[in-house]
Amino acid sequence: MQQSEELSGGIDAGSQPLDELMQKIADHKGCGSSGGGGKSSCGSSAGQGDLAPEIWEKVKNHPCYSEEAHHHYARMHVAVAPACNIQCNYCNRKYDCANESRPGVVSEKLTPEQAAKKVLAVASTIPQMTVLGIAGPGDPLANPEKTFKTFQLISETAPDIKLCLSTNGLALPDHVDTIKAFNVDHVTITINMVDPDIGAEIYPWVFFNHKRYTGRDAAKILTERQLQGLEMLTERGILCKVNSVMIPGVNDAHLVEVNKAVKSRGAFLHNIMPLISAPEHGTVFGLNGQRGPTAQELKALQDSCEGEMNMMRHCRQCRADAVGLLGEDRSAEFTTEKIMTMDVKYDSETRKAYQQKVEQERQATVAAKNLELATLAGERSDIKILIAVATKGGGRINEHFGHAKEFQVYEVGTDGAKFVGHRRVDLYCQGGYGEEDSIETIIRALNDCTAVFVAKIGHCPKDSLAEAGIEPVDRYALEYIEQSAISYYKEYLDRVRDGEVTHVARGDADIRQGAFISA
Ligand code: CLF
Ligand code: SF4
Repeated sequence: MQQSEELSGGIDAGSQPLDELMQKIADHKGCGSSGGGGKSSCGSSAGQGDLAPEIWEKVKNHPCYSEEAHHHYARMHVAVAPACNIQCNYCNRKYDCANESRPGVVSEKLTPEQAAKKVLAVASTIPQMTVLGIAGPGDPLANPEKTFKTFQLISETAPDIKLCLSTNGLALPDHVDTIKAFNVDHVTITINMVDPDIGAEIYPWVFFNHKRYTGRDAAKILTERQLQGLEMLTERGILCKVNSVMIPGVNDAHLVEVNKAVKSRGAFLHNIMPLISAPEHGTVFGLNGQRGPTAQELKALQDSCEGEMNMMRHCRQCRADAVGLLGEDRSAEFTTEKIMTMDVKYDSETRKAYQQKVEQERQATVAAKNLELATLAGERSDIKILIAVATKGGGRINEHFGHAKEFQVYEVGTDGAKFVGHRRVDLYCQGGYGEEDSIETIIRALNDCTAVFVAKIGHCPKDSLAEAGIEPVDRYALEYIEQSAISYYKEYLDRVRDGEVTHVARGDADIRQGAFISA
């Protein structure tokens, strides 16, 4: 398997022996804990040293609950839950639940039995797939029989896979004990408001206790049920993430209040996602011209909430049938037609061995970052820069510019490198040729970045990026991302001091609004 070769090759490639690196990381703790409320200073980048051991066990290979894990571990969703019990103004029922996915392609709906076979097929093909999530295409808890039957089948046949659930929260208090009984250790609730007046602008109706409620009454029921469900889950030790959709002019300023409300009820992580809204989606917000946030508006809100609790910034708003690492979509390899003909053998030993290898590579990544970080000690500067990175996983700069479907964005300063988001783009290289139209959209998406790290890049896009003031950098090809970002930052500070470059604040950037279509 190609990925396996990359992995085993990657551990030694130009890096120090693992033992030596691990000794050095033991001497230097990079990402400190801020104490109080159990919050790490690094948000979802919190590592083993920042979290209580029992929490670390739960998040260490969950790609959504740990930013660091998302470079190495994959998740899959099964679309077993078609119905929904509320209406959101950013949702069109023709598409997946927009609380946990982006509008684009209707998922292939599965029975629990088909879903269980699909999970085994994917787990056998992608050994780093560690989490199964049910996230739609409607609300999993508006379809409790199908949802829990699926969890039951999977826990019987593949007990090493973590179970995960994402809900709008309306029916949550009724199912908390079942969730606990099925060992579902991770639950996401989408909470967009704690003020029913704001809720009335987001939700036209909810269906509760056999009755349809509208306006403020609907939003009041919803917020009460969401917060009650959150409290009940955290009381039972279930790790909760809260998703919030940022809707400029509607709930953007209010999300700071939401952040405080969910933190005080024990939520582990807050994921503020941009509204995806375009007329072609046929949603209320799409049709009335409600815009989504820009990249800098989203980052500013996430930054302002980060003082309060762990923030997730690596969400890809994936589909209800997504498969693979976050940021890749391998769902087309696992259609129902294909999996029904597959002879699946679930080999937990091979999975375990593979994951041990992944773990070594991951530790080497962290160790390399911390070594580089130590070289910044004593450096004083207010300069922070954003660096966009072309990667296909493993925490390395291993993607060609022309093949990148997204760029990961890191903010670098004297305190180190931090993942702050990603930008989805059109492929630059189409059929072997550079696509001139796409370079403009790519530059708009990366406009706030000082540099873009790639494994390789052609002359034309290199020149276009340089003209736009974004430095294309290919000298760190195949190296670790964060280690390289810190090294570049040190050089950048030297160049600024020597007068070779003038540091200027970059402008804003676009978050792409178009539909995501799998390969
Ligand atoms: Fe799926 Fe959600 Fe579980 Fe992750 S996704 S149910 S917590 S396994 Fe993850 Fe996808 Fe974002 Fe969701 S990147 S949309 S946060
Ligand atoms: Fe759509 Fe999800 Fe909202 Fe239901 S909860 S209306 S499926 S976005």
